[in-house]
Amino acid sequence: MAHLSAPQEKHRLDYQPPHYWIDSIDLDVDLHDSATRVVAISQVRRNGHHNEPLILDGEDLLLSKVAVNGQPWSAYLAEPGKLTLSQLPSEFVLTIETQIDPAGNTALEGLYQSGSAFCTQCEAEGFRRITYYLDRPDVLARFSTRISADKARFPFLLSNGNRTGSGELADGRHWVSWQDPFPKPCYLFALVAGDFDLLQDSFTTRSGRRVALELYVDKGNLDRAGHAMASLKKSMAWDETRFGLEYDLDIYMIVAVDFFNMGAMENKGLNIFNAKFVLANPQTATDTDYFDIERVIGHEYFHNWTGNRVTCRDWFQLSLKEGLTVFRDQEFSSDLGSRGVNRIRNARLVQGPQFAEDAGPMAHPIRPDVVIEMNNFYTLTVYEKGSEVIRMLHTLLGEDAFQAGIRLYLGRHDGQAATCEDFVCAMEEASGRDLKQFRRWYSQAGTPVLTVRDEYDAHQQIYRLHVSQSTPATPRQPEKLPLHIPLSLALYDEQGRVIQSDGVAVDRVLDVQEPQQTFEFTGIGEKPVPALLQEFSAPVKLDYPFSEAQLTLLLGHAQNDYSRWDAAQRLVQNWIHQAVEQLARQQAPAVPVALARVLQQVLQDSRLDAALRAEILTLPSESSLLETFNQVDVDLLHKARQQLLRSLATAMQPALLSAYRSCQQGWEGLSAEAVGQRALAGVCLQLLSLADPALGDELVACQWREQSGMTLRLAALQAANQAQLPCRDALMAEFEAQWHHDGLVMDNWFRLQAQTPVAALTKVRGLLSHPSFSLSNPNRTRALVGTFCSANPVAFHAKDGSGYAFLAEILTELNRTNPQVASRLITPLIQFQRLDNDRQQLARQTLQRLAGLPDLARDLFEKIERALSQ
Ligand code: B3K
Ligand code: ZN
Repeated sequence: MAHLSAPQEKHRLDYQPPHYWIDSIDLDVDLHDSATRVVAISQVRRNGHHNEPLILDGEDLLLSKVAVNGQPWSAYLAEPGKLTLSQLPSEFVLTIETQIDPAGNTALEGLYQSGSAFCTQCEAEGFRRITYYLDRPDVLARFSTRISADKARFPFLLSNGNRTGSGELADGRHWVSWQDPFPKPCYLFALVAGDFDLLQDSFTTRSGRRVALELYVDKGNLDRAGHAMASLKKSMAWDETRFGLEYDLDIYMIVAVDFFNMGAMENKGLNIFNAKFVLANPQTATDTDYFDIERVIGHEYFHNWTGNRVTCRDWFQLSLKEGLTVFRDQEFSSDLGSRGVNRIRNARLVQGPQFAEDAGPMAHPIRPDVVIEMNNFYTLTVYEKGSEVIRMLHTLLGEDAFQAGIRLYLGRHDGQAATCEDFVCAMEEASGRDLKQFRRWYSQAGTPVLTVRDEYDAHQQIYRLHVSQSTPATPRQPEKLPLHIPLSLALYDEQGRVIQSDGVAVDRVLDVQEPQQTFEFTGIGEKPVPALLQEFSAPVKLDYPFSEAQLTLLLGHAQNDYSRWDAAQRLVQNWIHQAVEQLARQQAPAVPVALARVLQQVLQDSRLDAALRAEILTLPSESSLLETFNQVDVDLLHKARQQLLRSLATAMQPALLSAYRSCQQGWEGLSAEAVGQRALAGVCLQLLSLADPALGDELVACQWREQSGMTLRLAALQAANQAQLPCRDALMAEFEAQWHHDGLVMDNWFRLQAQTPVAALTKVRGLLSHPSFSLSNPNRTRALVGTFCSANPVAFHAKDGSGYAFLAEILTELNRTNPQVASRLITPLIQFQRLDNDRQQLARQTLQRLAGLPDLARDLFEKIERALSQ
């Protein structure tokens, strides 16, 4: 892909400190829909002795004035992307006046309009769309902001820090000023103007400071704000008890907006949220929505220390704040809810989509080395694998040493922009552990494979594990070095008890560090069944030739919830792999008798809580199964999985029905138990509908009629949709009639349509012109188009290329209007490594066509180029 104006790569190792510092900036933002005036007055200081010019970043700005120390300055050059100022004194006040067009900003980066409100998104490099600035995270300045706007349309004018003044202006306008006492990089700047309903509350920190909590939502949505507020208070309390960290300002504001590219943003004192992660009541939100709101509110709050007080030196260090903050939000969810279920859900995310990313053209280390468009690196690798790396540190060090490391890190770097290396050094010093080899997790891309073989010497009572590790080559990283991998294991006897050696249970974490290593266990009285990689102790693929009997034993008896779930997943995977082979040879797959028996035991095991049973009984999705093959025909994979679902459902039908009935006893309310009962009931209903559509139709219609909560109603609809029950169309129509005015709720409906097993593409195409749909809203686009491409593999990867052609049409449009959203949607098209050759060819041809688009944005350019050069 030779491009005349190919975008520039940036390399981690090229980092240089800035030539100038900016110590403070006073922003004056005069809001008008299409012509907002921004005056930025900065205190600038030369960094060291040199004659370099000051080069400020800026995109899509209309420059109207430059002054130095109050005098008009002519020694400047404005070029695309930058403003170069020369002949500057060593310290000066820089005044820059620009004009921007928020109403025309469809990319939702910088200052833009969401519905009738103004809001901002500056991370990673959006501030340069507001004014010319040193838009890099290692330049920390004190911000003050004065906002003026029409008072009737925008009664609330918000920015970071504390409110310092307000007043009336001519023509019905007013102003409010804000000051943030904490120096910060510009990516944490935020501004909001609008008319909202406001939920107010307060939190008293453990040192007795009262913090005002303000939650701003669209008018009429106050009845959906309570859960987010409760989640915020829980987050604040949890960070005090578990990490000893207190909030540092007198006010914490959250604003929910409808148009947002990501989940939420941790701007200092003024979080801006995708409304999806704020609004909930039982009629509109599912249990999953409730859970996600608590998690994301927590995540953004936890950033106040891990992200804001200590930020990143450069964007290559992104995982420093994101991996650590995801780890913190996962711990928050686990401390407040079920640790086992949380661990399983996190493992699903890593083993499915993250492993796929690691195996695809965008594979990168959690600390990337080369980037074209930074927004492309807010990835599962940086976030989720990044969190797994922190979790491994936690496993190796233990809670106390880990917390000591966190204290050292935060104490040492408070108010600074730090690196991943700074973090590891603090962990190393606080714990006294040598983390030299462990550091490779930061620099090496790809998913390591841990191959384990074992032997038992009955005579000597010795059990040996031979462990070898290897990491497949990834783009630009052909050679891989051995990693330090914590391998948690327990040994079980035939009765499912943990084996004792010298009176001590064999349940420990091994340090795997060599390419090949043997571990010996003495005093082992019988041939053990090993539970390997308990708790998913490292983000690796485990290769061990488990027999069906071993997996069955672990599924029934392992003490670790993750291990039980993992055993079930492996049983399912084994069956699917066999079935795909059989189908390829035109043979009928064997009936999964044994699998149905063990899964039925799980279903009926009342010692396990319902949420865990639901997780174990949820088969891996087609896309995560795809990742377990080298290459496979997605049609056969789909067939195999469907066949398994139907056979299991038929074999377990009476047990499913009675489990479904007994879930109904306890499924009312918001308690964890009720949530678990609803989850298990949902799994049962899906399977029952597949086994016996007439019965399913009756149960679904009844659940739909009698329940008003979104979780149960949606579960009914999901079952109807997946099994194509007779009632499906009528219920979908009812849902639409009830909720067409509410985009967030309708997203559920769009997702179902996109996953419809029959004629999905025709449906999806038709829905592009549905009155509730809009390609300019990222939530709608992800719900309809994103779900179709990522969760309906048979339709998306259709052999006639129709799915790819559809995505290409959408991307052509979004490339112009919202490149970030386009770039996220393209993922299933570039990850073609597991598909058969014909489909790989089709995908490449589609990518080649896209590569020829005029004005291809950097976002898509980077991904397409990487995919095509594979
Ligand atoms: N830090 C933001 C993500 C910003 C994304 C920029 N493309 C949300 C978060 O991780 O908390
Ligand atoms: Zn984050």
